[in-house]
Amino acid sequence: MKKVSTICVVVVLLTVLALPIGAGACQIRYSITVTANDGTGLDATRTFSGTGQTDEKGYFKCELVNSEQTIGGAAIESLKLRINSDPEVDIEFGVRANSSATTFSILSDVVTFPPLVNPTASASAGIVLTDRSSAGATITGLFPGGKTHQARYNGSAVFANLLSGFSIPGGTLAEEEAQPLSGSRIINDTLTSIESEFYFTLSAGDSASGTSTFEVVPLRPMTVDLNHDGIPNFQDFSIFAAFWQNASCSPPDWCQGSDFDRSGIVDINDLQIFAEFWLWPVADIDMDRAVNFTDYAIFADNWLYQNCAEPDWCEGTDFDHSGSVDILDLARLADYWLMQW
Ligand SMILES: [Ca+2]
Ligand SMILES: [Ca+2]
Ligand SMILES: [Ca+2]
Ligand SMILES: [Ca+2]
Repeated sequence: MKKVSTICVVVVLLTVLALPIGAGACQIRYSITVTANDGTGLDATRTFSGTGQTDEKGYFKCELVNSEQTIGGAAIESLKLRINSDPEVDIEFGVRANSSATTFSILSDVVTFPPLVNPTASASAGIVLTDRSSAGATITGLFPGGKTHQARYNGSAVFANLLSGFSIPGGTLAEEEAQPLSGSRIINDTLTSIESEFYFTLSAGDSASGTSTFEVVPLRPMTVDLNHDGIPNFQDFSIFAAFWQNASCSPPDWCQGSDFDRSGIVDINDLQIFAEFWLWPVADIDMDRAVNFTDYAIFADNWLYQNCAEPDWCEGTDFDHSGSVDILDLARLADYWLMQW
């Protein structure tokens, strides 16, 4: 009986999937503020803004500088911003110092979103340093620990200081750093905004380009549905229990997923996460304790997407972690369709 009703719901939902879904795109405006100070009083701050549409995955991408601009005697060669309200903020820049060492701040807009409780996050930054003065080149990080990049949330809370400054005798060198090294880690806080910034001093006449990514992903019931059958229950708990106190969890397996907070050990923190999502259907994508059309709208946006991966799994719609959003995921949505708890 259950089987028949599930098949009916799948057929109905599939029919709706064939209909055009509202694009959801809207006109938005984001900016990056650049400050350059070459120590001679030529201190300048300029905000580069771009207006555009979000793409079908909710990304706003904008090239804010595509031909060289001069501020404070220094050059901004390129500047790009990529933002997703899900949320994520990425910066890409290219700068050249004035004829004396120049301090740069490259600060993203603040990305705000509805409160996320204890979400997971990951951040990375990379810099390519090029000697153009023939006297070697140095980039000096001005964040704590001599780091060049900072990923922040809620205005001033630091998620990560990344990438130490470095020197080269000549030529070009690229360095990068990610936190955590792989996967993501939990922030034990309620987040409502993120932002990121590069802040460094660049030696006279030399160039630096860089990229950064800061992504926050909420923990979801699917995190603890270890056997991917759509519901976290005793079957998942037996898998979890088998790894209890295991301290050698590592990527990409993470003790068959039981190390929910990717801390390397299955402990009381993971148990708390398990308890939070106990019997919570994975199909409740927006986590409002009901499986209905708001979840379906998110699902439809991701329908037939491929390359879904940790930690986002295509906005939480690749329920079985197969890498694609397909009929098997739809079946899990249908299993719990219109359920509330
Ligand atoms: Ca399960
Ligand atoms: Ca853990
Ligand atoms: Ca829901
Ligand atoms: Ca799937």
